[in-house]
Amino acid sequence: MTDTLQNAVLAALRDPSHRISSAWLYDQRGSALFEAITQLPSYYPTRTEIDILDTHLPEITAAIPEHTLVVELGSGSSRKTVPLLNSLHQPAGYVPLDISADYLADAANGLSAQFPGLPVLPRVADFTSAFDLPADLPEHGSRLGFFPGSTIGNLDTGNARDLLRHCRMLLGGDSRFLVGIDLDKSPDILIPAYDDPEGVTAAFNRNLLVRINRELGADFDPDDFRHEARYFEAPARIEMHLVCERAITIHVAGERFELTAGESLHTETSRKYNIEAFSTLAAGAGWSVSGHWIDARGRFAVMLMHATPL
Ligand code: AVJ
Repeated sequence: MTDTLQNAVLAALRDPSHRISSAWLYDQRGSALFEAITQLPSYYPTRTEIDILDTHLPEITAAIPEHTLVVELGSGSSRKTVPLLNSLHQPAGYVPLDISADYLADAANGLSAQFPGLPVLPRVADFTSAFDLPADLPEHGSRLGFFPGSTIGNLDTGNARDLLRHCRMLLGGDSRFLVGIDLDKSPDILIPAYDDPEGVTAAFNRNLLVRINRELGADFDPDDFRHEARYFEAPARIEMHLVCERAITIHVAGERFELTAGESLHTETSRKYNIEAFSTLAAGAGWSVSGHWIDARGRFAVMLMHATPL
């Protein structure tokens, strides 16, 4: 990911695709709006994954040795992490990795309070570039990567494979990886999930412009842009766009950009997998699927993978 917001925005405005990493959506307000999205009737992934974990965690953790160190990508919501830590046999410690330092600190403090004896070692990290684990890890047996929420879907295939491979190296030869993936399905379900009638996802998307104005002194008018969720079949994905409603001129970091009506900023991609496609991707990165659990409506899957020789 481009190092600074300024570089990311300038690169996006100069490039015809106007694509920017979705990681920039998550300032404090963005993270709060995402939390609100997970409560929406049309946004099924979070509650569906929680249901799968609530139902199948005993089976999933039965396959994981005691004294395992849990490394979570994204310190997101403890609604998934707490049940996992409760279900594991004497976990050795918990290492949450997240790009949002404030969010990370809050989540880590919350978990330390709930698990007084458990070493919690938060680390600010951006998984779209090489990241490392804290140096002073507690004594532990094997390691378990935990990557819920289908956040892996926000990476394109190459970056997703690179991330899985990096985790394979970081977690080691006797490790396991528990990943949540949103499954491909009809756009009749996907579009409302990413363009809800309540307008929360639209606010989440437009908040990026508010952030850019605040942090870079730019002059975007969020009302000049319409939120749009677009479904594509191959590879199956939803793209979020901010579509310019009229010809405008904007100024960012001393540079001037003209946008015509209909031009859009591409702010997020959310890949939708099937079990086979994801298993193939994982196999190319040193992981083999040892189990998967899908909800009754076939909307979301939790995959348990174990390390294979690289
Ligand atoms: C970050 C993957 C959990 O892509 O589904 C929700 C973010 N974007 N609504 C997703 C998101 C629009 C979400 N995840």
